[in-house]
Amino acid sequence: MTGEAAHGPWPDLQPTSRTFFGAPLCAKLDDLSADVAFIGVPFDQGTTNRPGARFGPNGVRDARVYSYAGFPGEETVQPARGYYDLESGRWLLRGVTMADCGDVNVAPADVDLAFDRLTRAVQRVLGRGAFPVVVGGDHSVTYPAVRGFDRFTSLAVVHFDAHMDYSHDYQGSLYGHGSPIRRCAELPFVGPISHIGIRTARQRPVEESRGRGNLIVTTEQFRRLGPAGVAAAVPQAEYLYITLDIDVLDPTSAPGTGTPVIGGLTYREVRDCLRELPRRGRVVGMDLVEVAPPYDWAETTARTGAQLIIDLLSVLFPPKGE
Ligand SMILES: [Mn+2]
Repeated sequence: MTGEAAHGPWPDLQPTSRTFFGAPLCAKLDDLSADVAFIGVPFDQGTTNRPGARFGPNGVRDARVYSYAGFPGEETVQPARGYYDLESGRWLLRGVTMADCGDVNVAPADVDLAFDRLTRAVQRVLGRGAFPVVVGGDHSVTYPAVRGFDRFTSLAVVHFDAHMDYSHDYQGSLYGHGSPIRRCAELPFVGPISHIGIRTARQRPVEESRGRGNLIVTTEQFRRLGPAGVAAAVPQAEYLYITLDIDVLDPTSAPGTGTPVIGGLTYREVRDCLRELPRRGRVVGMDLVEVAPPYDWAETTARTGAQLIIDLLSVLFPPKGE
């Protein structure tokens, strides 16, 4: 490479004009004080075709799912008003504090730089005691996100996806969106891995994943076991990280994604499985990836992704002061 070292310093994160669920913006991570912290990753340099997931964070921010968290809108830390849940008659997420930390500063044509910035942001969010919710971006961002959880020994990864994402490389690149779970498996602190909802794969990554002792639950097996049965099959672990590729859902409900595969799960199947996972270990972080708004003609994909984030947070953070 030629050229002088870049001037700087440049920020790891950049503020955005709108926020996830209307949560207050946190412009300085050192000041972060919240139960939940959102990090957008407008990155799709890991896609093999059909880019567009770089617009995912703002797509999910704009989906709002009728602003479930119900923040008053001030630019300081505010507890969520929560939302009335018709089924339970409770105000879920009431009193839970959340912050939008903005987007990772994705400099073009420098994957290492973007990945390092995401890893640092996740580490700093964890250092402030908040629960990171990383919103991609294509699935390649899961590796730098998980890398930031190095303080947790034996972190189990629960991976919802139509694809294995376990290829050693793609055309010689180790960091494309077909390899992030393989890269996570190589991290010394990552323990059991469960792939859930798989319905297309090459033989070799399947054998290599099984060879490591990972669990694979196909879409057809999911149907037979049911959402609770699948969750019960996930190995018990001290800490869990959940990575949710929106393409685990059927394209009829989530068409806005880079590599859709026919015959996927329904929203309720994924939701019900997510709700059971806290029984398998302490969930310490999550990501939602592969929402690609350019293909999301009815905005159902971004909306479904936003809804699933709220559904999981609602079981992880009980309402306060009931
Ligand atoms: Mn994926």
